[in-house]
Amino acid sequence: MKLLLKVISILALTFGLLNAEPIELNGNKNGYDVKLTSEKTLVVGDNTLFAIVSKDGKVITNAKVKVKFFMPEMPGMPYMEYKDKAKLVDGKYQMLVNFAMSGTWQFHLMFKTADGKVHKIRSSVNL
Ligand SMILES: [Cu+2]
Repeated sequence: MKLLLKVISILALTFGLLNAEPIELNGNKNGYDVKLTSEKTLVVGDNTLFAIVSKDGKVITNAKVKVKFFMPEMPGMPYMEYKDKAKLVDGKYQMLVNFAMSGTWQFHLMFKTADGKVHKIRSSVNL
């Protein structure tokens, strides 16, 4: 039991440290590389996020990018979600995301490329 508590507190500490930095998540879908970053540490409230889409090392700036963050229904809490369409700013797709509460938020990042295809990356963030 003592050991379990110790492990839990170490994990909590590790997450705490990880959370104290802007995020940087890398994904790959259908030959496209996607990097999702945040301007600052994620907080409850408004956050500015950036997505960079590239293929074969070349940044793609003519895609349409949108994002949906969501948290499944939990005891005493309804399903929550937040969506935004990105706008291109200096070669990065910029998004504003409002998190209603802390915890784990899953997200789908969708990007439509010039060939009309829609690609979806799924992951999650903690705050
Ligand atoms: Cu919740």
